[in-house]
Amino acid sequence: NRTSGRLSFDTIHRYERVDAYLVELAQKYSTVSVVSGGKSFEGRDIKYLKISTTNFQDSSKPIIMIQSLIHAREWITLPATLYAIEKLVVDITDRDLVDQIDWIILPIANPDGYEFSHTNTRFWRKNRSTGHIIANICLGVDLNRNFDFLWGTLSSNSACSDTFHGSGAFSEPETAIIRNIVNEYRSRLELYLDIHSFGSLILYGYGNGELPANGLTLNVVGVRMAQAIDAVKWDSNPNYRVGNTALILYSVSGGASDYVQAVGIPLSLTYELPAYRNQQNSIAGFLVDPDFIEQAGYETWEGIKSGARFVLDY
Ligand code: ING
Ligand code: ZN
Repeated sequence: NRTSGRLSFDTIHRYERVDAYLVELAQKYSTVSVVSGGKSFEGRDIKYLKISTTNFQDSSKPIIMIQSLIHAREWITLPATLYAIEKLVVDITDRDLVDQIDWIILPIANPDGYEFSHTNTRFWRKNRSTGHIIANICLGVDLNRNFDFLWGTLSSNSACSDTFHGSGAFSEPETAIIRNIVNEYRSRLELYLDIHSFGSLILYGYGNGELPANGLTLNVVGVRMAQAIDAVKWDSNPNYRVGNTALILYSVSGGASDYVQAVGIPLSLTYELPAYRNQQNSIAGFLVDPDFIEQAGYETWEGIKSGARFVLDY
């Protein structure tokens, strides 16, 4: 049975559908509340769930925050996040993780870009903001270059680039919303996971190659997560690799996970899901065959659980 709860895992759902689902969950489950962090450039609500078996606001439990779709075209990250919601709310298999941790889940961090990738340009990455250009030729900011961590130093200043960093740190409503959430809960936030695709990687800061003071701990949690995923991964995918972003991927500034690390959250990771296969059975990149949607959810959840257990134990 491919249906878990009320959102099926046989297709990638659109913004409106996911939005309605979040609201419905909050109505139906007392552990869930839905909050709008504010509006995207085009005016869509950026909603996130707060999940707690006690009272989220009064709680002193550690918080884990999970976010996906800061990059529009990385569709497979959405069902991966929705699968985690199911396991935390609807079909609970790991009671301790629900009881002992409060969760913040933001499934669609870039709703405008996401919808545009459905309606117009499948490989669109950025948001859809028009504020930074004179002629209407190129638009959109790479939200994962727009955070206030070494902003503008290892990213593109060209509005036509797919990695354009914007006119200043947090020039975009979508990144300001994430900043505000992190800031509101920073005293309890222990683990932050920014889910992307693709590459089968667990990445930690910083994007300039400098290691955070707890770099060794970041490596340990990353390796634990990677091992948990590899134990259940789709056989043909490569094993996960774990490391500093600049060292094993590329040098970069303005990333969400680097910002969150730098403001003092202990464990901040970028989680790159695998490429899987497309419907022609070649390596997919972004065009993942829907047959892998539920598998992606399952694998990603194994990684999340392992990270959550690390939070409880260390
Ligand atoms: N990868 C990330 C990107 O924005 C990254 C990698 C990690 C950037 C950590 C910054 C910080 O390029 C993908 N696939 O988008
Ligand atoms: Zn990405």
